[in-house]
Amino acid sequence: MEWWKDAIIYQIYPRSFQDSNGDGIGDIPGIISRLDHLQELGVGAIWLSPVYPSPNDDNGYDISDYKNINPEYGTLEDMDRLILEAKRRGIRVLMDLVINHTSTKHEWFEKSRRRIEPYGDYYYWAPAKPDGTLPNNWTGFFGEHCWQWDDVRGEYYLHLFARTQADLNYHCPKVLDEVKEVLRFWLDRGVAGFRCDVINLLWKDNLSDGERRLALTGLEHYLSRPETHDILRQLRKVLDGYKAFTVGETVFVTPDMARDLCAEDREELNMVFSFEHMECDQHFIKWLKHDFRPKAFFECLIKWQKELPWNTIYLENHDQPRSIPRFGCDGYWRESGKLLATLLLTLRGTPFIYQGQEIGMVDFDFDGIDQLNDVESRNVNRILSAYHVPDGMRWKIIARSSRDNARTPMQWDDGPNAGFSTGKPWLGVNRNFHFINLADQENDSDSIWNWYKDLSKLRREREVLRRGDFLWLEATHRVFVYRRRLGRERVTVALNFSNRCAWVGSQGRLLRSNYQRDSFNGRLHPWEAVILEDA
Ligand code: TEU
Ligand code: CA
Repeated sequence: MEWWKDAIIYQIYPRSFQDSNGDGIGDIPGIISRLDHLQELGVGAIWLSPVYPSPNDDNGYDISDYKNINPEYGTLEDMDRLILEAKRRGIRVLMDLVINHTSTKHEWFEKSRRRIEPYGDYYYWAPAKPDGTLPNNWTGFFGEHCWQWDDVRGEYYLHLFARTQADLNYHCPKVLDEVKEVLRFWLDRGVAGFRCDVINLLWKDNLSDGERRLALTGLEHYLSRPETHDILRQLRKVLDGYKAFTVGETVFVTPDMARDLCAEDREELNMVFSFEHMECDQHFIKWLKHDFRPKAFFECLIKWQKELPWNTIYLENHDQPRSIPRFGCDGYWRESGKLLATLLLTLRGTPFIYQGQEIGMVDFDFDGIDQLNDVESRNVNRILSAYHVPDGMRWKIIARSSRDNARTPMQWDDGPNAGFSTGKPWLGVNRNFHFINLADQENDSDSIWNWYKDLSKLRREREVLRRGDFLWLEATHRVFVYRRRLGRERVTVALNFSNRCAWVGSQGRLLRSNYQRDSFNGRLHPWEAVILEDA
């Protein structure tokens, strides 16, 4: 029953996790070879970013066949073996369901552009406006406008993301039938559920012009429309037959929207990823970052803890820079890494650990745009160049926000390529792997890795940390103190997000601290995290 409320979920970015055959690309046999690592961490499920055939313009989020495995990653048999081997270790497998768009290399698109039935209206096709301009004024997530001309069809198609990611048209009922088939295909193979990519954008009301905005003009035509909720309820019927789990990636959701997507009685999703806490360090769009302000971050977390009965808890994923340089402090790498782990594993909700987070991996150390792969970063670079933004500033903006920050290969040991591959990795390994790698941290009882393991165990042992309610006690410009409560059990967590000592009002029996100490008198060291129990 509701295993996902007790589990920790671990996100794998397959391309960068573990290569098994020396081609420099992570793969499914590689994942299988590392399942023991995940079992040790105590994870209940893994979510794989897309492993389907794909031209990889957006690393698998541009799918060209929903019912197969990308040969770079292995075969369907490898996937079956992964599901089986994971199950033997008590780990469920979740797949990424990317159904807002397909690759333009997908057979459906190839047929749609040739008007072959029934595929003709699987996508949003539109002619130019009478004055010869684009069908509408919408702008997309990767910084461009959203329309691409297709010579074969003689019309434009809509793409909210990259040009090679054409949006599926759910006004055409056959599209939903196809998606249901896809769900059944993987559920029959033993997959436990799905992370649903940009799932709150599926339905586009109509293609009329949007209100002009700094970014994402047109958003009001497709953000969380009622028809999207209908679609989710239909998919849920298929999922329920398998007792499958879903977490929606839902951009720009408010707590109200989130409740409508995952309230139990609405039978849509089980939970959603909200983004607000990840936007606390930006002005309007992710490319305009300001300094991290802990107070706004705490207040945002408190708001979501209060507003939703159940949240996803995450600080990293494959689209975000790493959390230590962002919310913590490089100078207190170990302490702040453990503090962030404490936050992640003691809030109320399902924690998601992103690969490498458990050893405190940090942002890339690349020198220039040529070393990047991210389609979003490359688009932004093009756009900023067109506006004559000088090289240095352009690189600064991109380096701070690039999704490749989180996509460098996993640092397993201090051997060649950090143990990720015997060949040349598809994306550069961070040179800091000599200092930040799993093998070293396994031998160091004081490491970030051992802290994750320990807290994961504590969370399994103490129901109050999983199911207890949440009450905030202090949220200042640097200190966050909250309590979890279940029956008569009370656990208090106090976190110091600063380089200076801080006093907090809470006391109790010390369960854990990321410093060496036997008791706690209310004074926190820099970046100290303590967990207290009512004496
Ligand atoms: O991300 C959706 C999304 O909105 C993100 O693009 C986010 O706003 C952006 O990455 C911030 O830089 C999902 C996937 O997680 C992402 O990897 C895909 O590129 C995208 O959908 C398209 O499928
Ligand atoms: Ca490989």
